[in-house]
Amino acid sequence: MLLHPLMMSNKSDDDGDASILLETRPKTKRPPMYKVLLLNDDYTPMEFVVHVLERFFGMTHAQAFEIMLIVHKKGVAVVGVFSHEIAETKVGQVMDFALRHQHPLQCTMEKEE
Ligand code: TYC
Repeated sequence: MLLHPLMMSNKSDDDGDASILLETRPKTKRPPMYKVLLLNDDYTPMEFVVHVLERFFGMTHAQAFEIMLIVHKKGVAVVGVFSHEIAETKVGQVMDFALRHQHPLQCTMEKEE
């Protein structure tokens, strides 16, 4: 049997090329997600914050009141996790709504680790 010099052997791995799928690291990563944070302050009325959480984050009144109290007591809370585009939109909506009502409420976003 005559072999080409570059061929190490004449044996096939005979796995129907299944190894290609296993050896190739998938390079399609899920997009990063972003936490939207609500910050406490001394002036924004509690009921306004509850309304914001209902209106822009789809919370029930009870959920919204619970999260508002966490922010009030701890200073900050994550109110949702979204794609970059959706998180940016939520932050913009909250900041605009607070500004229009002359409340100093702050809403920010940060990349999830
Ligand atoms: N601390 C505010 C108050 O006592 C209430 C408040 C809660 C403000 C949450 C902002 O993100 C906030 N009126």
